[in-house]
Amino acid sequence: MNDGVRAWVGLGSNLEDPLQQLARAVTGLATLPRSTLLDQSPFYRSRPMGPQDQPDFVNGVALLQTSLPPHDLLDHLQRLEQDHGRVRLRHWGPRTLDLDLLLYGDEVITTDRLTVPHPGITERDFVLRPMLDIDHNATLPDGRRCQQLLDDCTDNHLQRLEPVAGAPLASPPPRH
Ligand code: A4P
Ligand code: MG
Repeated sequence: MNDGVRAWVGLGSNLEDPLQQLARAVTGLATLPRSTLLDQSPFYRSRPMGPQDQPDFVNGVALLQTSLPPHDLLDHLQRLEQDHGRVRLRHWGPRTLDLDLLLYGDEVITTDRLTVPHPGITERDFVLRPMLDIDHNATLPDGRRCQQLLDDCTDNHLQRLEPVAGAPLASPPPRH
């Protein structure tokens, strides 16, 4: 699929086998309509930002090419969250799956339901690091470079995790 925009999705979980939650979520993203999963980052263990009395998170990002309008994409992300049995207990509290629309092309969107770029990007190493793993030139619509933002942001003690066995790859492995 050549039309559409590049959309970045942040994934986070800190309940009920977070690594598997993220692996399953990537599988879900790969099946979204009018969309192609271009790439997925490694996953990282990170200390919780916000309330500390909760388990460590596992975080990663996925890159889609999509012709879904942004609010339709958000609908799909929220449906995937529900499929993972997400219950909102408290703001910034523990969750089985959190999917954030980080960037939608170069668009700046401010509606009741959607703020893009996601306001947390600039201060979250657990978002910036995996974005840079996929694209070391990643930039925000205002031209700020993710590498510079990462250098400047708080250290959440990221620990890169080994891939989950059987987890989907964005592209099929080369044939020999
Ligand atoms: N919404 C607006 N813009 C967006 C967007 N760009 N992407 C609205 C997704 N949703 C967006 O979201 C609440 C509402 O935000 C949605 O209904 C949607 O219309 P939510 O995910 O239900 O609420 P939340 O997660 O409790 O709040 P928030 O502000 O989204 O929290 P964050 O930013 O997701 O952060 N520490 C570590 N180490 N790793 C983490 O992943 N995550 C959080 C939650 C806190 N600490 C963390 C992590
Ligand atoms: Mg969220």
